Amino acid sequence: MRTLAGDIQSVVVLTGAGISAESGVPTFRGEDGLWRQYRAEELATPAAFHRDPRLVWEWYDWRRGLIAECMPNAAHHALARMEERVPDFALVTQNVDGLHHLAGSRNIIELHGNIWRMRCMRGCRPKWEDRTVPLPERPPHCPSCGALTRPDVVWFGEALPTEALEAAWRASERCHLMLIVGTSAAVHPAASLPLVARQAGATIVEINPRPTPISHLVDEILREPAAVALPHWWARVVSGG
Ligand code: BV8
Ligand code: ZN
Repeated sequence: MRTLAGDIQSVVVLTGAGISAESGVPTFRGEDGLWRQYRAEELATPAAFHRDPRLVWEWYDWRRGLIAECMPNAAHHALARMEERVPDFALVTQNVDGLHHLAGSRNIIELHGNIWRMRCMRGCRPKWEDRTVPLPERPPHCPSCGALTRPDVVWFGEALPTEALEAAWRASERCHLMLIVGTSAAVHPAASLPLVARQAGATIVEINPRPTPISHLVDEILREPAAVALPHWWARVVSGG
């Protein structure tokens, strides 16, 4: 595989819940990911929120409480170091946990929003950050107008933020290398980005202990946990290995 020497100036890293697994954040579709008897696809939807905002907020409040105790792991930190060495680096994440930001990554494209950001259902004010755990009331209400507040995340059936998706698409079209770390590649349109990179001739590396529907597309597979594989892979590349 080509190294990050001169010929690889542009890198995209696509991350999913698996990169945060070793930080203690449950994944969505693994055995540890289920919350009570619900699946993410049943709760992370506008219909579920309309039907029972309290239940959906119970889920988010529980996740926020969990994530608040979690720290970035060696994989998050390896990506922050990589960004300093690569001239054109984009970190495209499906995660909403904010751990990449905590690890010091800067050019982060959040495809599915952020669990620490809130927005008023009436849109009466700009989105705001709220790290209160646990929430004083569920569901929370807008401090300005009293309307229901929702987490600023993308639910199933909702369009991804246009700017974020376009930036991720453009970065995937121009990259020489794409790392896919800890995603089941089950959710679209995020799962289409590796195809875009491959069609543009990029080298694709998958870091995931388990096979995924895009494993057959990649040039190199590291079947290990991200916190082990990523720092080792990056050290090998930096040493010219
Ligand atoms: C849209 C935010 C259109 C909220 C999330 C049929 C075919 C194709 C698409 C569809 C379809 N039917 C419906 C759709 C569309 C749908 C979709 O893709 N559904 C899937 C389930 C089939 N997509 C949408 O609805 C999207 N919107 O299409 O809109 C549109 C256009 C215009 C106008 C209106 C509408 C919106 C999708 C976003 C949904 N929001 N989350 C929240 O978090 O609460 S999705 C959720 O899944 C998370 O964001 C998560 O990031 C994402 C993907 O999951 P993963 O991150 O991959 O996590 P998962 O648990 O699945 O896998 C973990 C992986 O890690 C595993 O592979 C495991 O092996 C690995 N792992 C475990 N431990 C480790 C590890 N790896 C490394 N190291 C370890 N230690
Ligand atoms: Zn409001």
